[in-house]
Amino acid sequence: MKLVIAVVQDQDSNRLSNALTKGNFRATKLASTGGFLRAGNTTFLIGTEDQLVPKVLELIKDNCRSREQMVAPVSPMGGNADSYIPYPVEVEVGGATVFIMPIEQFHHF
Ligand code: 2BA
Repeated sequence: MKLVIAVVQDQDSNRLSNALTKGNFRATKLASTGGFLRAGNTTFLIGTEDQLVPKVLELIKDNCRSREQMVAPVSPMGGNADSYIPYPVEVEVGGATVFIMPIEQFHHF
C-alpha cells in the first residue's frame, strides 16, 4: 500500500476531490500553506493499493493545472527579514507536487 501526498492549488481541489471520489479513491484534504508564496493550497492524503497509484497520478495530472502567480512583497515587520522579497516576481505554480510513500501498516477501525 502507498500514501500519495499531493499539494495542489485551491482552485483545483474541488475538481480533484470529485474525480477521486468518482474513481472510488478515498482521500483526506488538508488546508495547507506554501512556504514560498505563503498562500493557501490544499494537501491531499490518498491511501491506495500499489497497482492503483498510476491511476491516482493520472487523475491528479488531469485535474490540476499550472498557473502563473505573482509574489507580492511581504513586509518583514515583526517577521524574519531573511525571507523578505523586495519586488513582485512571477512564479509558475503547480499543477501538483506529489510524494509517494510506502505504508508499513494500514488500520481502519
Ligand atoms: P510554495 O512554497 O508557496 O511555492 C509556490 C511556487 O513558488 C512553487 O511552485 C515554485 O514555482 C515557486 N518556488 C517555491 N520555492 C521557490 C524558491 N525557493 N525560489 C523560487 N521559486 C520558488 P511549485 O513548485 O508547483 O510548488 C507548489 C507548492 O507545493 C509549494 O508552494 C509548496 O506548498 C509545495 N511544495 C513544493 N515543493 C515541495 C517540497 N519539496 N516539499 C514540500 N512541499 C513542497
